[in-house]
Amino acid sequence: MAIERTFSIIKPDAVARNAIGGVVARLEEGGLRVVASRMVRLTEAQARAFYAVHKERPFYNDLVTFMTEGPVVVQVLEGEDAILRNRQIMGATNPEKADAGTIRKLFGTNIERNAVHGSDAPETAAQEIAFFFSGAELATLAR
Ligand code: IDP
Ligand code: MG
Repeated sequence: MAIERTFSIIKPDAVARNAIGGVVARLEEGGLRVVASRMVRLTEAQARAFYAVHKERPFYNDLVTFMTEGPVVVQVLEGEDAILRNRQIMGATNPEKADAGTIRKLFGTNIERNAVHGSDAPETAAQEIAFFFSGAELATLAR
């Protein structure tokens, strides 16, 4: 067990349904701390770059359209095993298959509109945090 940081997005569907607080409450109850947070409207170029790993997938264009349809909250979460813990609190990609009480079960609609993003490994967490937050900004926010 180690203190880690991971990257999280509250997606446009969850922001639109007034669930920012509901999502953050579950992250906090699950043992994670928000150490950086900002509301942004992703540009198409940002969404394409952020999800470039999926560019050959059939859902890529629809995913980019979805992620740019409204504001999102980008945040850095910290805690014990934060990367895996966040994925557990989020639940499965498809909300229909997500465990009861998970964010995606509570606030997701379908496999695309699934309320939250969370990094899947230390390397992607570092890349995704750096995509949205500078080192200087994070240093300013450090406790
Ligand atoms: P993850 O968000 O659980 O890590 P990924 O497979 O990395 O899932 O997919 C990234 C995002 O792309 C998902 O969160 C979801 O919004 C969307 N997505 C994944 N699979 C599908 C699909 O089969 N149809 C439509 N959208 C999908
Ligand atoms: Mg993923």
